Amino acid sequence: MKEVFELGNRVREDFPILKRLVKGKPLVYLDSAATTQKPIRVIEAIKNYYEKFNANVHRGVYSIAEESTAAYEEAREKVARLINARSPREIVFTRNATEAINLVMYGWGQKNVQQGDVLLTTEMEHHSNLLPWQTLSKLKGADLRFIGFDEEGLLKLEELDNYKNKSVRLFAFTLASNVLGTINPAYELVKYAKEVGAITVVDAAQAVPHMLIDVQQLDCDFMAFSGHKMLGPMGIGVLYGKEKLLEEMEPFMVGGEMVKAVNFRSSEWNDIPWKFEAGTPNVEGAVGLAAAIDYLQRIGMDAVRKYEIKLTEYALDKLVRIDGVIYYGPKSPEQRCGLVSFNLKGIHSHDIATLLDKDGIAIRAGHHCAMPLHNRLGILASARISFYIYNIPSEIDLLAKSLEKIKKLLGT
Ligand code: C6P
Repeated sequence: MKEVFELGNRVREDFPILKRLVKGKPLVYLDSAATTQKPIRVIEAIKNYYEKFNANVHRGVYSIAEESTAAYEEAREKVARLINARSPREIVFTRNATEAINLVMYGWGQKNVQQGDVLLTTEMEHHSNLLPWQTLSKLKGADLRFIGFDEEGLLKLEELDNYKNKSVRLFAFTLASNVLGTINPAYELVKYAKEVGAITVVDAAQAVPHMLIDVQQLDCDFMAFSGHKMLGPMGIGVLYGKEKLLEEMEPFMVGGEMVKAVNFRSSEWNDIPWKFEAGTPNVEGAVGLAAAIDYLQRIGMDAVRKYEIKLTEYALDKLVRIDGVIYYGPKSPEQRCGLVSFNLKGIHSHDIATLLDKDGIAIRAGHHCAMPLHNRLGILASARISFYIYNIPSEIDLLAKSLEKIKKLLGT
């Protein structure tokens, strides 16, 4: 077993926060789907940026401004290589996945969606990949439709047939659910969208950090993810978009940086991707994200994925042994990303999270920004554990022990 989990034991040293105590106990961080912890290399890359070459980008002609611009654009190239985009021009830096999806909604949707068009999504979306399409459907009088999921949290693919003869303009789906853990059959979904003539918006917030995603192979039109869920800092996110679509899109934020020429009454937009990056960008964030990508690539995304499957398998096995635990999503760890949402009979998930904290264990409780999904499951909330490369099985053992203790304490 030691060998299987060698990666976690090896990399833990790189994460200073994992050395701290919480309530006198070693921190057991099981909330990486919310945000991941940061390795020392990322923290140092940011420190180094501020100590050595902090300057605004794309403006100065002096040395440190050129260095800062180079670092910012190198980060874009790294992101492009990570997901195998054709060119860095297809990578727009945003604040997070949420802003990336909103950019598509305002920039592409406002221009291309008309009254009566179908906007297709699924019942397992995070609010960030639902509210933009609700807004667009209201703005344009479009018809927002949903593909459901079954008992095991798998999409009901047969429901796609219902829309084959409709004017589906857009299909927005999550690659990996932040509640069910389900990894959706993205290739099949993109193929379907092409058949019906829809563009695809892939929410990869819980996917890019954990597995190898090749946008050329997948052939999606847009894809969104956040740096802070993949060892990078908060405040930097990514919108991947096919060059042609980005070219045709309107910016939804205007101002400095995103223009070539400005007159009193009209302006000429900058080239992509800068057309979508109005104002001073998050250079620190890009520098940190680049360091995070380097770190992950040194490990290898395939190794990350394999490791998380093993951890998930271990966690599912522990959880099912606890009487009263109901977990959601697929049974097979291979069909899941590294998270498990569950409930413990008779105990509210907030109580579980609060009591676990007393043992230094950090988990998330509530609706995880996916209220309609929880409604579909017939529950208001769930407790969720989520992993990354630095988690080890002994932490899951501590969680299981603590859950048993909570059960005894609350007399269920
Ligand atoms: N989910 C979670 O604890 P932002 O906040 O923009 O970085 O990511 C939004 C987002 C979009 N899609 C999915 C599938 C997500 O899981 C998230 C973020 C966190 O589940 C915070 S609510």
